[in-house]
Amino acid sequence: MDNVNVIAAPAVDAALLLSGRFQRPLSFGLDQLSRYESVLATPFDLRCYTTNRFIRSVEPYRGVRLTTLITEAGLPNSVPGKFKRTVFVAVGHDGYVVTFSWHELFNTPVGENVLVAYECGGRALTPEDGAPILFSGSDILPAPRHVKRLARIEAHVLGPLA
Ligand SMILES: Nc1nc2c(c(=O)[nH]1)N[C@H]1C(S)=C(S)[C@@H](COP(=O)(O)O)O[C@H]1N2
Ligand SMILES: [Mo]
Repeated sequence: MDNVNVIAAPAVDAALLLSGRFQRPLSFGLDQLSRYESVLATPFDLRCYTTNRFIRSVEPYRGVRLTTLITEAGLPNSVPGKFKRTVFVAVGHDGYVVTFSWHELFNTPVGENVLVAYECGGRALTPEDGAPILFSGSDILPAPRHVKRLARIEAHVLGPLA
């Protein structure tokens, strides 16, 4: 039991893991994220889905598209067409979970605005600010898929229930 605190501490500060059914599981630090092609988001109002509560206005985020990171890690390819059954589960350091489907990210305009952000209003975001922040800029109510302290993207390949 002596190790409990050590195990519970964040493993590497602000490191993002891509794990599960990727061809190459990868890990990215904040500095590594900024080496990819970046996208500047449109400012938006953060509003909760459950309560419709206005949280705050958000200045333009800069980040890398989630599809760019997923492509880097490689979609599952063991069976032809299998990648289209992939669901991506994004997990925050606190265990908060949201989902994205392959179709949504790669085959609808929604995916173009799903970013892993490391800058806001021209200023670098620190882990204390919540970096890296995953958000889906096309969502009607953006707060639920605005994940602070993103820790992991898991790839799951779904099939029909047996
Ligand atoms: N990591 C993490 N991100 C999260 C959540 C959470 O519980 N954990 N809750 C989401 C929801 S439902 C809301 S309404 C907003 C709340 O934002 P706030 O904590 O800045 O008020 O964060 C979103 N992002
Ligand atoms: Mo919420």
